[in-house]
Amino acid sequence: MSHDIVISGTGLWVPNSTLTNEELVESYNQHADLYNEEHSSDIAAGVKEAKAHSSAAFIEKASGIKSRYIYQKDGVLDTARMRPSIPRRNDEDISDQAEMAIKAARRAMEAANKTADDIDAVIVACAYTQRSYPAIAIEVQHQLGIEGFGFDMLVACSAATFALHRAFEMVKSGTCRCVLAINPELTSPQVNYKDRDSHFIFGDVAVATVVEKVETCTAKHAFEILSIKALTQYSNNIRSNFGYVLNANDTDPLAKDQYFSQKGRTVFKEVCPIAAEHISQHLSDTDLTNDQISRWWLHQANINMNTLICKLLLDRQPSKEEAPIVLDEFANTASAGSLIAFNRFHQDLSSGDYGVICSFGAGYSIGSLIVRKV
Ligand code: CO8
Repeated sequence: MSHDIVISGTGLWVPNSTLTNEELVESYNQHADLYNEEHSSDIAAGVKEAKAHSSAAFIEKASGIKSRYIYQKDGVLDTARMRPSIPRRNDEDISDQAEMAIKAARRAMEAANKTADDIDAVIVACAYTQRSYPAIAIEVQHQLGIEGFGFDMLVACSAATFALHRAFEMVKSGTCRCVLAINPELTSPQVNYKDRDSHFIFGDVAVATVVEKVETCTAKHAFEILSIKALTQYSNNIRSNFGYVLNANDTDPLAKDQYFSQKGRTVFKEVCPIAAEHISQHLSDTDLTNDQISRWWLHQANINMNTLICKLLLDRQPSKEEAPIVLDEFANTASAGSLIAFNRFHQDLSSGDYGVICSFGAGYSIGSLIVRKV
């Protein structure tokens, strides 16, 4: 079972600004009133549907989210815009996502006691990258002075866990001594703040993780990766049509389908049993039982999903310590959620304690790692 490969450092960076449910709801409701006024005759004629008000109480109850970090607050709450206003940077200047990534990466490197010379590869993995090329990972590699190689990868909600899978395999195969995997999740440009069903779901953040051989590890808190497991199953229930072919499609770049959208209730119902079954199978493949796990660092999309998955796994409610939740502060941060939970809640575990890191969501995609504190 032992591969002698560890997660030796984790770093978290959060933007300075936050958006509370109340702030979002106030602006959404103003937008809904303006919309209803503007389209009053169509609404009266039954041609258009009136927009209902959003509610902070609904958001907290349905999702567990109270607030979220936002990279650029300007513009989001302005009913004339309802999109963040992120000034375009010159090509010579560092990109937004590389800057976010580097801030988290430096913290992860510090936690792992690693310098640029120790690292052979950089993976930037997230739900979106802000450009196609050069890869954000190569920009980060350059800025940090790392030799070797870098690449970007996109797997929506499972980008972070799938990147750790790749890092594990690269170190295991001997092609790299040490890999830096970074998840700069700049979700806010893809949130449709005019959509009541999804305007509250996402937040911005960056996390980073160092993976290396146990023999080179000098970190205080290291976790041996015992096993990795991935599953994908095609579904249109979480979708964004945004992409480079848009230029040729002659469609409105601000059209609804260019943003994140989902059938949330269906996703909830379909993904929870798949995730619970995946984790159970992964544990049994590794000759472990669910009750041997001290910590569940689960994907952070919805508190009720995590409660249900834990119920399916444990047949009881887990304590806050066993299955930490960061949704209240961060909201859904695409692929970063499980690793934010890991970053915040790993130092108290004792040597030999087992934990599970697991993402689940768009694709559908599920990625898990079983780890043991060194
Ligand atoms: N305020 C008030 N009421 C509302 C609101 C609102 N904002 N929104 C909906 N309602 C109403 C509905 O109209 C409905 O009313 P009625 O019963 O009269 O029809 C009622 O509330 C219940 O609606 P739902 O059934 O939709 O509510 P749910 O309890 O299902 O909660 C959630 C909605 C929170 C969206 C929930 O379904 C959920 O979280 N589902 C799982 C979602 C999930 O895991 N998604 C994965 C996300 S994808 C991902 O993580 C990464 C993707 C890539 C990144 C994208 C970056 C932008």
